[in-house]
Amino acid sequence: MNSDLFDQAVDILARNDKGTYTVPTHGLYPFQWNWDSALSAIGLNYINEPRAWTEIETLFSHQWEDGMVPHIIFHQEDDGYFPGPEVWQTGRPVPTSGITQPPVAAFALRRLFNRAKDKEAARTRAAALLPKIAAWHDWFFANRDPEQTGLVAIIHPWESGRDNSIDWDDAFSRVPTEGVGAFTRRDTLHTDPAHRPTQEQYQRYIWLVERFRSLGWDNSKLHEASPFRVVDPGFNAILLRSCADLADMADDLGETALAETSRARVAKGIAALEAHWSDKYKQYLCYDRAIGALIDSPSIGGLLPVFAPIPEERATAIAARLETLGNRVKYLVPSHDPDVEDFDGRRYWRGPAWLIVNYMIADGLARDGYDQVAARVVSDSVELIRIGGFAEYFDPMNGAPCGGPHFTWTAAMVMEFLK
Ligand code: 9YW
Repeated sequence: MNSDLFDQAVDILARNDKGTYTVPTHGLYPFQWNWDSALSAIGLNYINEPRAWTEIETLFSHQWEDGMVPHIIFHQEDDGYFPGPEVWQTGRPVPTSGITQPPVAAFALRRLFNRAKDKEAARTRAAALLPKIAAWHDWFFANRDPEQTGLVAIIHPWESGRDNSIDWDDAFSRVPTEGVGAFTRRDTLHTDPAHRPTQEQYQRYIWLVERFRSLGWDNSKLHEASPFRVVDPGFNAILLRSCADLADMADDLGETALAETSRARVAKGIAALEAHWSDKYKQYLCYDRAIGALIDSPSIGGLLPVFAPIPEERATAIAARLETLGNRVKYLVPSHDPDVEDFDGRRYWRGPAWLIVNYMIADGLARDGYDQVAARVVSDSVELIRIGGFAEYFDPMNGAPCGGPHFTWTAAMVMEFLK
């Protein structure tokens, strides 16, 4: 039975493989997405080790000169997605978007590095990628943490990877909609509009893109220029875990200075995360940097820090919180607390469970010894696939599959859960 599921996952990866990169799913997302690729490489590694490395190398071959790694690379023309290159206008040789996504690449690379059968090839390829990933991390701290707090802000909800989270609602309401030209969405042609962000949210997404575009995509200006600046503990946890993993690889490759810089970032960032802890919810919260206040919204972004080396007391509290949530939903982990009025079990990041987040949470829990709750997250994830197939996301209340089908990173995560 499980080997069936594994084989199906292999088929999905093959189906979405474009040779040097994978698409998240055909139709809905016909290009290369940043964190999808990094996490999908972990699955590709089961099938073809060199191909898995290529996935991450392709991503980094489109890194900007300033160090940013864009969230979408438009390798080929396809009018099935909006907003395409003509909206972003970033002036890149191969068109890309102008914003970034959760920096999970160093974590993924370390998985490939540690599991490599061909150790020598892995050392050579890792040595070439390490400075590029380091440059991306440098870019984050230079451009998204100008006051050197130790934590970085996202300046567009798409950067978080959790596009329409309830977390952004208040901060996002300060983003205007006036002046945005008419546009036609494509996402709702491929999937049920009830599972997607609203039209008003799309207007604000595009307003921000147009604002950044008007500043020539100059990252030294965008943080200050964005009315939306949010410090997401989940996003930062991914960055800090990646900094820790980069440090370990740097040590292995004799890059001691890089290892030290990265470890110092981890220590500073984890200490800074303390200010995001909520005793009310027993989890971390986002911080709205534009107004200087925590955001009173208990989402998965506040549980994801268990992926990073947070203090034991915090990890214990998050494990307990997940157990409580496990009594509220049939399938862990809901992307938002179901007791919140705006929770919507089918609408994208406002409630549904996503296997990639489950994977990162389960990884952190298992590392810290919370085996029982980690096992629950894993078995719920596998069960979701068994009932609903390799969907983009799932209703945590009844397991209904939502969004697009045949998802690459969903398949990659299933391979990890079954291994
Ligand atoms: C979009 C590809 C991407 C993910 C994001 C997810 C969604 C794309 O799909 O965003 O156009 O809204 O929110 O995390 O990388 O799978």
